[in-house]
Amino acid sequence: MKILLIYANSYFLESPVYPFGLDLIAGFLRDQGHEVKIDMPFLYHGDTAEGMAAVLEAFLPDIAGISIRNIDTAMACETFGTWRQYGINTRFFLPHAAETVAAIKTLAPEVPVVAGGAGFSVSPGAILTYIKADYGITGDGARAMERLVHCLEQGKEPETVENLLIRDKDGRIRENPTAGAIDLALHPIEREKRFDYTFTTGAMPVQSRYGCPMGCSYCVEPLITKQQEAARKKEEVIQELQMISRQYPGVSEIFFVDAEFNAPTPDFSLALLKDIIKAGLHRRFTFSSQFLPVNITGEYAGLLAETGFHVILTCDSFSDTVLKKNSCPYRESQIKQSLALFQDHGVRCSLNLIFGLPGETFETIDHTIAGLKEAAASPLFKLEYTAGARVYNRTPLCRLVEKGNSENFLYGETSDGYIKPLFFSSPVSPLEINQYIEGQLGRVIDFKPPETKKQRRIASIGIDAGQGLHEKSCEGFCSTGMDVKEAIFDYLFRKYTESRDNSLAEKITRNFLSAIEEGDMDGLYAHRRPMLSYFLSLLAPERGRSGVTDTR
Ligand code: B12
Ligand code: SF4
Repeated sequence: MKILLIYANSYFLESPVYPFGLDLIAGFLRDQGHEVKIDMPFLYHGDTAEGMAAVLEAFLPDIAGISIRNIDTAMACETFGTWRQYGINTRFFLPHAAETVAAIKTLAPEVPVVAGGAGFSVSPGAILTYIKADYGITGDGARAMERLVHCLEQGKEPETVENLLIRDKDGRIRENPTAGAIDLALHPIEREKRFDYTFTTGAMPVQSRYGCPMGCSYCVEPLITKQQEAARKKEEVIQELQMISRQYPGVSEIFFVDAEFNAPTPDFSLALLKDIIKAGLHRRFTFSSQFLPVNITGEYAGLLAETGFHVILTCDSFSDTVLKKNSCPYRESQIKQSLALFQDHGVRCSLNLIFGLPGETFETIDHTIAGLKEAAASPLFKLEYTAGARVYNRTPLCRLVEKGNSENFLYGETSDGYIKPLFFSSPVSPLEINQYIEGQLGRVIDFKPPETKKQRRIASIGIDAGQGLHEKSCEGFCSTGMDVKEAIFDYLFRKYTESRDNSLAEKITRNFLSAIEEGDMDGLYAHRRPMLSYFLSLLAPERGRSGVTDTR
């Protein structure tokens, strides 16, 4: 069968996050003999319908899958938010997913559409109704997708496909039983070269464990992984890292996409860190992952330092009252102890906090801010926080809200399956808490606006080059603005020279130099000239600097 897998994630800050889950599914389906293509309709077109039309013209499938990674950003105080309601300013992505499905239904009404992904699995029934897809698959999607494809190919009813939701013509939804234990045997896989740009400019995802057994009040992780947990064999993870090292020379950073790298017990990750060092992989890569402030010992921190780990620390609050009330599996003393050890061993760490959880008062906020001020004194530590906890379906926080008496703490909209942004925030609204914290900390945490034309342009040129469409990417480079040239030049230059396409490397270098000489009125890119001239002298020594004025 011809299967189109659509990555509906148009949200990116720097470069897009590589569609890891879809690539796993694509690999599995290809192994079963299907013809599979992953595409991103938003990449070349701002308009979803236009983008879908181009995608379907290039590849008309028998079945389409759509990956819904994020429902929203889960952040209520986004300076550049697009979904504003009293007390919140956030982003909501499901309207875009619904537009994508509507475009497929208009352009190719006979193609069944299957939704899946982490965001989808948070509230599958309500999302299926909202986006009007035909099927939905929750949790780990590869095997269920393959079984569904098989049924549709054979013209059979997919009644026995586990983890499947079926939306009938009248919009009624039936849900099949959940699959048994999670199977991580699909790893390691090769990554689709087409997305080289995403994992060489961002990070390459690798999974060492699946699921999380904790139950923090606001967190969807136990739901999307269906309370299942599994760890891969350490040797397989090491083999996968070695494969990445060999096959993707441009990749320098690995992101372990585990829910929390050191949970529930540290033994597995401690042994993995030792094996990374034994295999010399710490000299090849730097690493990042999310961690809990539990079980961090001197030995553990030492290994994190030696492997060059960047720790993203889940530490929602410094107040034990708030941590306890929200079933967070650590306390203030553990946060402080972990930070002290990171400081001693030189481990880089971003602290991730949520203000406004149940139990939060101005007193607990002040207490946390005092802890943050202490941490901020270290150049190793970075602060990232959000105010207001997103209320997601079926979480303990959702159950608390459903019990009543929380009306004064809710901001946003209560909707079927809690799919529209709704935040719990105590003692005041997310935007007010945020303003208070900014005043106390004397700094603003901003995320630059994603989804701009510029970022899409950069990513599309990069992804073209990554999949070997060198001429196309070179044309894209030469016809674009200075800011995009600046952002993508290094990646393109490396891609072309790696594949000995030196004439194209020369072409973009000359193009960039002339653009700087002719159009860089403010001198913003002047610092680039010596390096570009040097590159030219290496690429075309015999032609010298003809056609380009002296850059000294
Ligand atoms: C690692 C991670 C990150 C890393 C990614 C690093 C990297 N280079 O890949 C970073 C830190 C960058 C990140 C950022 C964000 N993240 Co994040 N992230 C995760 C995490 C922990 C793992 C994701 C992952 O790679 N999983 C492994 C892959 C193999 O699984 P998968 O992609 O989900 O695919 C499987 C299934 O979902 C399914 N599937 C997927 N697509 C499809 C399609 C079809 C048709 C089918 C049938 C099945 C299917 O099958 C796949 C194979 O099993 C998840 C939690 C989780 N358990 O998923 C959160 C999670 C996805 N992130 C989340 C959020 C909110 C974000 C941010 C928006 C945060 C922010 N405010 O900026 C950003 C968005 C970034 C972006 N542009 O998309 C939320 C999404 C929930 C929601 N609100 O909708 C999650 C669920 C975390 C949470 N507990 O709330 N994230
Ligand atoms: S420990 Fe982390 S992943 Fe697990 S439930 Fe809590 S916040 Fe979610």
